[in-house]
Amino acid sequence: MVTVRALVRRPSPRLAEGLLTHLERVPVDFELARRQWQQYVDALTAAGWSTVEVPPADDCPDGVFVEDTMVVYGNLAVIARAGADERRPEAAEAERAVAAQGYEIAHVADPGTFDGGDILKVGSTVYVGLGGRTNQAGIDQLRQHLEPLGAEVVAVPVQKVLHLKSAVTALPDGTVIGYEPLTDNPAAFPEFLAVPEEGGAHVVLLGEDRLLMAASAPKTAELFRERGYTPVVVDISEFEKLEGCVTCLSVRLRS
Ligand code: CIR
Repeated sequence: MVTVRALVRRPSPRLAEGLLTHLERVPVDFELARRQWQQYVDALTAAGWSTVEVPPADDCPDGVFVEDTMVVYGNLAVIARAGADERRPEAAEAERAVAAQGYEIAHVADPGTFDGGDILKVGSTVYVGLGGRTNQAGIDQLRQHLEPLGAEVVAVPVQKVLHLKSAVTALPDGTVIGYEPLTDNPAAFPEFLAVPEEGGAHVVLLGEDRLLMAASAPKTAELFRERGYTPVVVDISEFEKLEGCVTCLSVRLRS
């Protein structure tokens, strides 16, 4: 069995000030968010993963969404230059943490930007959302870093949601799943399965056909059960209020 390590970062006390693009601001219960974050971490460890905490970034409201700070491919971590200026200070400690796990480091530099949430890996295909947070220069630089490692980088326009992975993620067999009203171009993916809820579009593959997913998508959980998967459900309501989902709360280090 491959031991997966996951980088996580506990929520900042300023979480409620996190950026919003497509949602209206509603009150965030910080104590509940802290409990939900711990339950998320517990779900990863229950799957046999080890978690590595990136030092807290209390001045960064969105720091908990640690996935956005990088993309890892093979033994390389490409550190993001965040699409939102406010989020750039999150990267330095995340870089130190992933380097300490033995990863080689590369950077996307000015004028390039990307957020890790815009990157969906399916086998050796790396889909990159081109939208509000990730620009063409960022994609060009990612291509330079990742294609020598055997990846094929495919740009996918994203307009309806914050990040590509707000719209789509993938099942273990490579089928891309998405909530169709929020998926800009389902035809961009060779295999696409529409799910009945927005929160159902996001899964973290825990191994052995277990899928970590949000409690906000019970019908989708049922659909996955019928297809032979075992949903592992966590309530992340406080992070969903800030346009977060199960993928953005960790960086999976699978090699
Ligand atoms: C932001 O707007 O950057 C945060 N409020 C949400 C980031 C969510 N990250 C992700 O989906 N990968």
